[in-house]
Amino acid sequence: MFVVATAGHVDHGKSTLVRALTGMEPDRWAEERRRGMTIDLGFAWTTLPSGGTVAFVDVPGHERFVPNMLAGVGPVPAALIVVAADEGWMPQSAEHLAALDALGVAYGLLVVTRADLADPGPATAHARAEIAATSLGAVQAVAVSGLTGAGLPELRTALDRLAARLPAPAAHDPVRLWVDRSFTVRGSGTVVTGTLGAGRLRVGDELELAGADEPVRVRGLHALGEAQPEATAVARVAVNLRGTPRDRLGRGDALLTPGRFHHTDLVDVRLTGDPAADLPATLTLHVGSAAVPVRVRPLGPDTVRLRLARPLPLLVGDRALLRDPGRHHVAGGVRVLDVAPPPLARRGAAVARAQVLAELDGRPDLAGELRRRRLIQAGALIRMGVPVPAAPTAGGAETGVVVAGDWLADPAHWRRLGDQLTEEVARYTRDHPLEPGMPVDALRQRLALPDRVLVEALVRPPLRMHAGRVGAAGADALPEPVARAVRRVRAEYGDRPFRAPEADHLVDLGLGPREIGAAVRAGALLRLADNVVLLPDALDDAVRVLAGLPQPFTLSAARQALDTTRRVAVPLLELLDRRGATRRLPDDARIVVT
Ligand SMILES: Nc1nc2c(ncn2[C@@H]2O[C@H](COP(=O)(O)OP(=O)(O)O)[C@@H](O)[C@H]2O)c(=O)[nH]1
Ligand SMILES: [Mg+2]
Repeated sequence: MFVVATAGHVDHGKSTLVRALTGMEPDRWAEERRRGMTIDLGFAWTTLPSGGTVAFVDVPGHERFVPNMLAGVGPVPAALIVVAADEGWMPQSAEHLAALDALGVAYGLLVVTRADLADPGPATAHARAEIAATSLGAVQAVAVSGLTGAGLPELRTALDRLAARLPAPAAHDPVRLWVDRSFTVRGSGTVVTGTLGAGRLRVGDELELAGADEPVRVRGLHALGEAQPEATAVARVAVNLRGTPRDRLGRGDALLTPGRFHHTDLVDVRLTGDPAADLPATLTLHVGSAAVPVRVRPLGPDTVRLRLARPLPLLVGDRALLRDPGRHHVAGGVRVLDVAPPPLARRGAAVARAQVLAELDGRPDLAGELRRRRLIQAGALIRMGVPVPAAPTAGGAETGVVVAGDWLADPAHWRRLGDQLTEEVARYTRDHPLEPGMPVDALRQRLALPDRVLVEALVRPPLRMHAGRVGAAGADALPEPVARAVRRVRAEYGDRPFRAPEADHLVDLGLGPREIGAAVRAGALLRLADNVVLLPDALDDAVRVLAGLPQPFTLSAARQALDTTRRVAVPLLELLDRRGATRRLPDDARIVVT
């Protein structure tokens, strides 16, 4: 299917033309038919000579209903510009054309109607010249009479040619269906209609609706007035939603493939066309079928920041337009450059931002996004409309993408982070010589990283991860000052292994509580009690000595056999009890368990 919107001044014959081509009534409302004037959007379709189908979105031409017109053309890629031969180019001819230009509509036809009333030549020449200066460029022109039917066969052929020129729709893109109508069908519930510009809808699909917590489900689909199991872009569709009250959604809402769109109320955009130098501070942003008031903050010569009154699912590259509802005039076209722009809090931030925006053109650019954002998850980029290759090069910190999980990094930033990590670990090791490396979470905070998998991914030899810390390989072994102290203990006490250094001698040896802790963690000393330490081999030696005693033996016998004091013997025997090497009997004597 091919969808085309009408455009043009009121009473120039748009609805008559659609009626003549389709045999369907585009003016749906009784009031429209009574007044002979289109107020809201109309929908009709017909078969072309090629056998293809064209669906029309017929728009109102009256200046009061321009917002309705914009809701209709917003999602439609092609236009039928209608000018009456007897009236020629008129104010809404110009305003509608300005809107199409602002939206970047590139495909269209000029239809000069009421050719039975006047020579179509002058109107054709004038309109052609106006159109040629816009995004539509040179268009084919057809003169017709809706009354006599003259020119309609030529118009049908021209529509076929136009359809053939349109780019193939992106059938695999996510769905963003801008709702242009919603109503209730008795027995079916809520139905919304819209122009499906990309992607595919199926009965049973779950879709996201901004502001709704729950997904909405497609209960039924209609295209061209018939129930369909699925609809593929481009198509006019009517979607019956299960369990969604009618008042939950209406024109300007969008049904979305879940999780694929970023809802934003802050965008940086480039103004296209001839933006007025004195842009009003508040305007209406028209995009898709939505119309949202915005506050405008100028940044660069043709770039502004827009604060939206409500969030919209916008993508980088989206076309939109700004309109001044008071002055009835299109203030300018808009191309979305950034849907998640940084705050402008610091002094000079706006100037710096303008410089960044000057480089952007609204074409999604992965490398540029990474350079600006430095570190971001693939999903977040995709939701902004920046495609990420399906299988990005893993470990590609050099070539520039995935660094861990679905995190992507700018290569230069990633290298800087790696250097910074090395420095942080070195400083930490200096400040905490007795700890086996820097805790991952402390590093995550120091490097201001959002996820600990990033810290892990940054660790490179000779650093390594061990037990939640990052340190030099072997950092979990004995730190040098402690190793020296332990060597002295071994030199002094090696031949009397059950004598423990007295508290003040421990200090002489360089063994404070922290050093003892490190030595015990590393297995270089055995702690029996506070300030009572032995060399670790003492345990096995003690069991051997005690096994040589007549069983059971007393504390005093053990103390003498081990040539030690009660200060050591009591906790040593208790430790042996706990480990099951000795067993304490009811009379406080012990036996060695064999
Ligand atoms: N003579 C003549 N009248 C036309 C033709 N097309 C439309 N009209 C009349 O012009 C008036 C406005 O037409 P309409 O289709 O409602 O214009 P719209 O506002 O652009 O949709 C109606 O009275 C039509 O009957 C035409 O080709 N020839
Ligand atoms: Mg009309």
